[in-house]
Amino acid sequence: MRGRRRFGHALAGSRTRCGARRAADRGALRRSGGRGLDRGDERSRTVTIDERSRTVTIDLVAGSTDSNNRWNFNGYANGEATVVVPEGYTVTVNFENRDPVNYHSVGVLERAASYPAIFDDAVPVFEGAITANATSMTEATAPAGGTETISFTASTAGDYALVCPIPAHAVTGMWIGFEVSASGDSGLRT
Ligand SMILES: [Cu+2]
Repeated sequence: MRGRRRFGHALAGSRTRCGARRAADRGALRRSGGRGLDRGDERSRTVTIDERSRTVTIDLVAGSTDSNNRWNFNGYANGEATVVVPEGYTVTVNFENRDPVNYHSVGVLERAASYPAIFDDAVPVFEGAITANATSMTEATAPAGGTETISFTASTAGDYALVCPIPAHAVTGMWIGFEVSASGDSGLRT
């Protein structure tokens, strides 16, 4: 009974976005100053760029699909996708946790071949680039619709990762790539 209700709730929360999001994002990388590639449906975009104000908004959902037992970002885990933002831009991440059961977090951490089961401390690459209580299984962003917004400056080009540092999450795949591009590229690479 309990499981059935949870499942129904999770479906209702994600049914209009997951499929469209993945289809629209595919190949949607664009270069600032050049011709935009397929922008897809505005509602389904993961990365929205404003070149005039040099800002990027990332809509990131934990557990939007049941992929990797919901330990995913926008349906992606194990580095299956990479969010790309231009160097020097101000980045806002609107983070939502639709996993019906587990708390989740997100932070920009160094890209690594593997991540520890337990983080002694999760220090973000850029100041402010991590959600509150990021290593806590009980005080991070709450399941079933909890939200948090973080903002930071992507000041140095490089290959990083969006990681959930709650114990056992990253080591079982709850991370995707995060690239700060010197070229001005932005979007979601899959
Ligand atoms: Cu997590």
